[in-house]
Amino acid sequence: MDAQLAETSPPSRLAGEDEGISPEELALAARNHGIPLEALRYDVTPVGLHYLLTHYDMPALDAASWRLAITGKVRRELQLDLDALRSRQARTVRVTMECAGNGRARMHPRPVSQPWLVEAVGTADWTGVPLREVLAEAGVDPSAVEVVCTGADHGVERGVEQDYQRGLPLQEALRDEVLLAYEMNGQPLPPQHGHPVRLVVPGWYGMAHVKWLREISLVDEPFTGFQNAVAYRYKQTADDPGEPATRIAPRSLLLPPGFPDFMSRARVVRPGEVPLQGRAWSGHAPIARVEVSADGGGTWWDAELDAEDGRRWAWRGWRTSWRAEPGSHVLAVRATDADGNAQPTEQAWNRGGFGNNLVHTVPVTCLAE
Ligand SMILES: Nc1nc2c(c(=O)[nH]1)N[C@H]1C(S)=C(S)[C@@H](COP(=O)(O)O)O[C@H]1N2
Ligand SMILES: [Mo]
Repeated sequence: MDAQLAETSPPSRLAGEDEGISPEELALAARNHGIPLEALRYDVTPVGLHYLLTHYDMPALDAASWRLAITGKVRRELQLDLDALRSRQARTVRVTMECAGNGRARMHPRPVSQPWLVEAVGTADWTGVPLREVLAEAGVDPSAVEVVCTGADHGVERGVEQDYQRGLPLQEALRDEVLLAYEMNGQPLPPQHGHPVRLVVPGWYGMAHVKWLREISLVDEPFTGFQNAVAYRYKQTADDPGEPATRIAPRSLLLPPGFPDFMSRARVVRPGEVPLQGRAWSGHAPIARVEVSADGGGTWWDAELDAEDGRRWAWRGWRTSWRAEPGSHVLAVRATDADGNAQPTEQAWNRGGFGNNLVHTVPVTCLAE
């Protein structure tokens, strides 16, 4: 590796015992914003409030000259332009997307990277063409096991210069609801979310949803590129091969009640009935139950889930109410999915800070009458 590149792009590391957020982490956090939690009130997140994560720079792609190449283990390679995609039957899927690193900044020790707390999530209506239709047209060779999706963005990460690329197992790529998406909430994709076309893999953590697609290549062995083989794995040590991050673990977030303090964002409510609401999701199975606590997780009661609307890949709203009395309280919420996966009250640690779905807690001060 180039010595200067190695110096520019240090290996991953864990923060020291009392080490605060560094200017580098702050720079990442300012570029890659989360959803403001009050925006959990919208079933479909307005585009500008959807979380955002971009490893390198957003590439400037021109929709008119953009092409997508389908290559590798196919009967015939294809070159598609945007009109070729738009002329097919469109499909829209409502999808809750969450970054695998959501919750990283709450892990101890803290993996130094994009320091998400809980806000790396959003829900959008993605419109496009099922990937399987395009693959069928190219004719998938029986030897193919994965699709490797390449974005037009380029950078360096832990000393490895690369285009953003992810391999996805073929059986996942062939699911009906996996899209080559060209619209978000009914508008052409904006630059930050992958203009003109991105992949959408409902139920999987964000890293699989490759933005600014330029090539999809079918390969006959599992992809060993950086984002699959090195990053996005649940590892205990730097050389642990670990398990890959795939589907989203269940999580629920509470729309913080009352009003906030500017600096601390601590919540203030007045005594009496306080309506509580939020959203819950899981990439493994539909949400079956949401429970709420007003004593930091000592005792729980069931929230009421919004009516089932058949949108499997989107979060489910829930609501309940709490009788606030003067003093300090800690609200907590936890979700369980239909496979029995639930949120932990103590988080298992991993070196990349992935899959942290610790129960969401919100301290609240209730004023005297
Ligand atoms: N080409 C490309 N695709 C990408 C990324 C990227 O950096 N480059 N980031 C991934 C990650 S880690 C996440 S969490 C999601 C974020 O999607 P969003 O910014 O549209 O919310 O995009 C994924 N797709
Ligand atoms: Mo991510």
